[in-house]
Amino acid sequence: MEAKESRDNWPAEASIEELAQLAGTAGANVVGKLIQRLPMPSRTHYLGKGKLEELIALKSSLNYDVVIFDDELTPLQQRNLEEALKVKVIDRVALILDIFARRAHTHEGQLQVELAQHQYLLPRLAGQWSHLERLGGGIGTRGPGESQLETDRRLIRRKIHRLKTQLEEVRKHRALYRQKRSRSGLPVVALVGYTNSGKSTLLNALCQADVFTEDKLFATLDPTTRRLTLPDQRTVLVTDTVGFIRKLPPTIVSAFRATLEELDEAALLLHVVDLASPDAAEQCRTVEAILGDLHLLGKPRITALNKIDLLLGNDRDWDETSALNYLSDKSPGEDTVLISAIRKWGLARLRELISHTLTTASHPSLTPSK
Ligand SMILES: Nc1nc2c(ncn2[C@@H]2O[C@H](COP(=O)(O)OP(=O)(O)OP(=O)(O)O)[C@@H](O)[C@H]2O)c(=O)[nH]1
Ligand SMILES: [Mg+2]
Repeated sequence: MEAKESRDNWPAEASIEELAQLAGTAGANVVGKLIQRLPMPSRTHYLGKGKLEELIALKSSLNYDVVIFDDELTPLQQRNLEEALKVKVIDRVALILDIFARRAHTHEGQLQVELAQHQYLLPRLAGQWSHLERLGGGIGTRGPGESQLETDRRLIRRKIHRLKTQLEEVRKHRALYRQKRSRSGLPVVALVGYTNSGKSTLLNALCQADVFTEDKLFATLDPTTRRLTLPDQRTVLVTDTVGFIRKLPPTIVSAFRATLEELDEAALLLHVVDLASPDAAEQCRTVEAILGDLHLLGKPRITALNKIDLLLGNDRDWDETSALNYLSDKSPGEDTVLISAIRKWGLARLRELISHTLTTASHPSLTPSK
């Protein structure tokens, strides 16, 4: 369910396609999609009256039991929609949080997601969260004259506080580990990019690693680091972490800030782009915007245009040389390489570019003057 052409140039159709992919990743079976074009969503129901009726009418034919909205809903809109539709209503942020919750494997990852979930929940509490009472032990948790809602809010705040303290502890360990790593003196190359662009596949191809990859969004949440030896015999560390997505929920960005801050330490960002995606250009803009939010646009950066194997016809057996020759008219700029992580094409040139960029970045005087 998408209300309008969005502000950031993504066509509504592409955005809702991505939402459907996210829903699939979360285990839902998508039975229908609806787009509404309105200059402003309705304050009370998000949808206009006619669309809401249309959606209610679809229930008998499609038999849906959850409706997912592509925008953030206010607590009021969500409540009204649930009442009108008599099914569960969630928004994009809640969906992404749900996927993150399934995908977080490390202790820190799980704490970060739990923190983000509670921060999302706090302003949305509408008093029906009676199960929360149990968390606080029930009896004695409610102060005199305090409403159920106030009690619930207090319990959530306390939980948020506890999660933050636990995260602090975990991060102290991480800081020690990072110190050790920086003492190793090895420069860090950080993989960044839209989710599903092929970052983990590239890490595996470059470093003979064995990182989990999947054709689903957010396969990776927890950072992984591997060693890579460059053509000039220098060793670097390559790290792979959470992918970016449009409208990455702010609660997630803040909860994952520590993980994302690891990018600060990187000597070089390697931006992996899924060139075969019809949304490649929009995805690049989203990645740029998030890098900007994280104040990382000043870092040396290389772009790897990935999945070029999908751009070739089936008319012949392609090998690395013929594929790269065939696509050479795409002539990427000097900081860009064409690769196929899965076929291991273009990696020699990528390694060279990494080593060249690191050299010029650490010796700015060697940079050719423009
Ligand atoms: N055809 C083709 N598929 C690729 C290529 N690189 C990656 N893939 C596929 O794209 C999907 C996503 O790859 P991942 O490496 O998991 O992507 P990621 O960027 O790590 O994704 P997240 O961790 O979810 O953010 C997987 O199904 C990969 O097999 C490639 O060069 N060509
Ligand atoms: Mg990954």
